Amino acid sequence: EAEAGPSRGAFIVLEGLDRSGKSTQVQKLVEYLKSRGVEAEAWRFPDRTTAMGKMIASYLDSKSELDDCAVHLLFSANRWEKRSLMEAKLREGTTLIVDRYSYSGVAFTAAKGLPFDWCKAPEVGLPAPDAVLYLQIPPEAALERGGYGEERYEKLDFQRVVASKYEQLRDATWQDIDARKGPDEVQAVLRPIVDRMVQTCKQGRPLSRLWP
Ligand code: 2DT
Ligand code: MG
Repeated sequence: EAEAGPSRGAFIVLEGLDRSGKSTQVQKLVEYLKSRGVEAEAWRFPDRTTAMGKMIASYLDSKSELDDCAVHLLFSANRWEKRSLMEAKLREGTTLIVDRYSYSGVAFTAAKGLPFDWCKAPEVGLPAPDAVLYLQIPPEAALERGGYGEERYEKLDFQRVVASKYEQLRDATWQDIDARKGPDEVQAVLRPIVDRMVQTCKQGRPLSRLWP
């Protein structure tokens, strides 16, 4: 175990297939933390508000075509452009609850057939999350929730491959969360995990870098 560093906010990532409930759970967690007096913000990747984010949004909306490698690097650069703000927020004690991160980056591009190591390389050196909470749901069950099919990648066969790539990304910070339950039940599972990590980071858990 590394020596304790300065007090800081926790960096928590929610991952999972489309329609696994990430966005709902991120919002609920931030509301919960704020109600408990914890400084917290909801973030998401891709961040579609930046110039690179707009290129990504247009690609996801099938309004433009991009080479698979080029768009992978754009997704990664979209994290790098937020890196210093992310680190500043954590340093000032703000907990970040983040909807998707590098794990989505690798899982979605690897699902297109690109080599895993190539996919991971541009993420090396980014801040590593303190916890990755993987909202696990069978792709068929996610599809039944509706709202699929509007964006690129929202197809059952592709989501099945993405799920298998996610499985290969498990590391020490990773926790599988059963996401087939209702939103309040899932939230009840997440809260104590997040509470504990907020405390641990407040006590100076050192921020590490990808890939741990
Ligand atoms: P949302 O549905 O969550 O807005 O995501 N994606 C995401 C990638 O291919 N690479 C990445 O690095 C990230 C963060 C997953 C939009 C889609 O973008 C995919 C779904
Ligand atoms: Mg989506």
